[in-house]
Amino acid sequence: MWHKREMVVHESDPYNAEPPRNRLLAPLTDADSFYVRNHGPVPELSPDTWSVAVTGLVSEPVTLSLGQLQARFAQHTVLATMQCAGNRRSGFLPVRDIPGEDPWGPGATSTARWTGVRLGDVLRAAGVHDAARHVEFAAPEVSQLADPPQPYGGSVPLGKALADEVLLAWGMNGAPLPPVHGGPVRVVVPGYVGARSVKWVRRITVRADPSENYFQATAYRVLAPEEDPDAAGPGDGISLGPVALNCDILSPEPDERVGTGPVLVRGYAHAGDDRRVARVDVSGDGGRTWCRADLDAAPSPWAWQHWRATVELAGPGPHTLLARAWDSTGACQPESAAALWNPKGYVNNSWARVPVNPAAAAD
Ligand SMILES: Nc1nc2c(c(=O)[nH]1)N[C@H]1C(S)=C(S)[C@@H](COP(=O)(O)O)O[C@H]1N2
Ligand SMILES: [Mo]
Repeated sequence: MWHKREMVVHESDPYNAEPPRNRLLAPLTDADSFYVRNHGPVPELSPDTWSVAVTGLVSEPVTLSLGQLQARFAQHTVLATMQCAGNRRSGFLPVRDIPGEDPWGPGATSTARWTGVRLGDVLRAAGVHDAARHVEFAAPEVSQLADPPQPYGGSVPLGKALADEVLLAWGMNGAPLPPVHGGPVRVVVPGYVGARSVKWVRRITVRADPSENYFQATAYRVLAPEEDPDAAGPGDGISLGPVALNCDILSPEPDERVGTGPVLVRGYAHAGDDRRVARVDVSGDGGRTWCRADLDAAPSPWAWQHWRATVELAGPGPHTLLARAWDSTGACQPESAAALWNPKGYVNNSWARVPVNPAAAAD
């Protein structure tokens, strides 16, 4: 059974857990605090016997051991944020319940320094055919959550698969990739929903079409509010790829007593894929007035940015602190979770809301 210290554990089997809010204030997330999202058991794979097969629409199909990957291709390190499409799902639950899905808070998001080889280098060496449009990743662990039960998998468009930032990674923050995060080797697709960063990858198939795996064709899709998720089949709903603009407040904590006067508010913002965070606004008066947060420089084009702002709280409260990010396309996060609610609870990127100074309980 997997376990990390001090995590908010949503499920123990399969192990699904997120770090406490304050652990997300560091620019890099320790492997011990990095969120874990599993759909099945963590496979025990030895780096000595692990290999990955590269097949499908390629001229020279090949099977590569870890040693061969390391010997044949240049090593690269990318600092990147990973974000689950279910991040902040808990914000949807007051709108309408989402049975069967974990109530993730702000912590289904973490950032690490990933080391490996470029997937593009491996694909180019295998010789990608003209008809190729998508690259599929297959893992060995069978998920009972899939219908029918099947190994976890997914795909990304060929253009993204060939991009410099996409890695077959064996290192995390300078250490070997831990088994729970996909060791010996996982795919890392910066800027895309975490679901495409397939852990324990054993087969890479170049295809004309997206993967037919349950987690690509049926799950990780945004259904319309009135649709029945149990009746949804392959191709229904909006397939998720690039991460949506998002932010959350990391300090103060929800329901913290902060008193009146100036309060330091801190958080993260992440724009996803080729967009950048351009501005973050914070309000201490329910959105009547906003102040502009100081935004840290991005530690990498693929990583979140932290921000801070001092807001004045008028009177004892209760108050709700708000934050909203803008990206380099000029888009702003939507105001309400109610407008975004969907049956599987993906992509809650509504304004961050943290209540503080709760009313004293009546005796
Ligand atoms: N083989 C495999 N890969 C997987 C998953 C999984 O269950 N099995 N979960 C995916 C999802 S939904 C996310 S958000 C990320 C989480 O990676 P982490 O557990 O290292 O944080 O892994 C992705 N890759
Ligand atoms: Mo995810």
